[in-house]
Amino acid sequence: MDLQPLISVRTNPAVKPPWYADLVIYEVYVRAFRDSNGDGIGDLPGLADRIGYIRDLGITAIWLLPIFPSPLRDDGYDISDFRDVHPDLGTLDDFRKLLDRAHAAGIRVITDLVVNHTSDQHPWFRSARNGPGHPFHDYYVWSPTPDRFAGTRIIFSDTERSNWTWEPQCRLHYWHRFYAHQPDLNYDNPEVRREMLEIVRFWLDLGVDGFRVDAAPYLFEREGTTCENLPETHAFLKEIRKVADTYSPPRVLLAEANQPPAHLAPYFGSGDEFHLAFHFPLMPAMFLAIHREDSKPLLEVLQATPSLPDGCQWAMFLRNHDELTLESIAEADRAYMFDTYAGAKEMRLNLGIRRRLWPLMQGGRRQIELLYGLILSLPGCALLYYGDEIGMGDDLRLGDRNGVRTPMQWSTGLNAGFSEAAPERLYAPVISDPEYHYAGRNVDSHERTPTSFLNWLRRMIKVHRADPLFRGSKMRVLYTDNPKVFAFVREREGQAVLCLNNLSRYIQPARVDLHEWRGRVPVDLIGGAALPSVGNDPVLFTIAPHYFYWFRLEQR
Ligand code: OTU
Repeated sequence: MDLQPLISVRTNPAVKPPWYADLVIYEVYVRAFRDSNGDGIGDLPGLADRIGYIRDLGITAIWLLPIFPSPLRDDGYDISDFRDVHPDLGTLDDFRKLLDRAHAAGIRVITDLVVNHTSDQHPWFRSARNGPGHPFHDYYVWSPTPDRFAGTRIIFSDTERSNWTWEPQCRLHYWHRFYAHQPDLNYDNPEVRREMLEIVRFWLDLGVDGFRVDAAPYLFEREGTTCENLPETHAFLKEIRKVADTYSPPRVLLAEANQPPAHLAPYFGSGDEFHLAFHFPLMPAMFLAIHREDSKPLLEVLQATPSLPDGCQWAMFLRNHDELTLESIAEADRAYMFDTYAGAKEMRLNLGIRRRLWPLMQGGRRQIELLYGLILSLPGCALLYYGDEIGMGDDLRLGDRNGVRTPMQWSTGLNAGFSEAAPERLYAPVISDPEYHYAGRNVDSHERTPTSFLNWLRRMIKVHRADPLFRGSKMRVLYTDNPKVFAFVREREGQAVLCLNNLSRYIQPARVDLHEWRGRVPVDLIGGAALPSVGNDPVLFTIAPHYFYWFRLEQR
């Protein structure tokens, strides 16, 4: 049999993994989480009150979607004041209290840092639009004609026709990579760079543990380029890193760079830019692999995945608050994903699919368990999107990405226990379609049911956190004779955990070459059962449909 050692996603075994290398991150939309004052909108005190729930899930860091003052035309990614909290959500003081509560529970707090643009309601833009000579005019990018930087793609292609919008007040066009109400900041202006670094210090001084840096690739524009991933942009991101490094312990930077692997690597610099980056290419590959029942999409992405500089790691995720983006994958794969997971047109948005995890997988619990098994065993941090742990559904009647941002479901009570407000006053309706009704999908019910998904996930996170090999160790893909089975080891200094994933809906046999661990005993990390010791021949495993195994290869 042809046995080949394959790809490795390396992290240096000599270096002790830093605090952020293996976070289990919970992404929270504060507006959606828990309303403490009965106005129908989730808020910071509400979130602070539920930190215990998050801790019990096994979470070690929360990432908050933007909490700043904003006209909310892009759910807070349109910021009108970088140094305050949106009054709907509370006050700066509430934020400090949240930090204290989270830190006391051993949970780090990462906030969104939106560097690329502001709201058109930000005082900078309100002044800038009056024309050249007015304060802050040069904080934005202007042009008399809408034809500069013509090589730049349009990201919000469903709503925007151009990256330029006419500003009648000063009779110039301004540049924006996202909605027209989100003008891009002009990073060629040293004042803009200085302001942004001060904003970074403002939040770090307050005590946040790091930032998820929104839309990182788009800061600078240069004629004749795609205006993405430019050297100037990387240089400024390194400036942010320098500021973060002046704090002790150093604060963490997590890149939102929705790019293919080759462009993603530079965001780590030589260990002097981002500590973490979302693995955007792997995300759709997991959905492709499970539907095609083939490990090839995973192997291809991992093969293209660059080695990381020391002190850097990936953040693996299945879903987040946005559409399931298909921007950076091959066209044929994109078409396949649309056909498979977004049969109805209303499920599509820009180059993505606006659905939550459970409806995407048609409620297939085994498939969903397998997907979580993957992100909890692959190298790096694992991200969970609020509500997915209780099988929340989505609401396609709500526009844009709002259908995946509905209120968290706590109980069978009024408004699913999210708020005491009259139901019609909620910022968004709770999910009440028969299939995903909150009566069956809520924290209380899940907690009471030993076999619930929530309880399953808690156990898996516990197993994941308890094993040192899931922390900072190297990953190596193993050869099997069955492409439906994706096999790899996490290994360090002779210790190894073997991870086997059956991507098929049917039972599968797979021979795995384990001769380098001859004499070791595979012990199931979850149940503790020991298998016969490894001999010279490839070991035959028989794996149930959509099942995964984690075996420690123990020396006995
Ligand atoms: C990000 O999104 C946020 O996650 C969105 O919620 C915001 O609307 C957007 O920025 C504007 O602030 O930066 O690199 O394709 O990856 O929309 C792309 C989906 C982004 C996201 C994309 C994005």
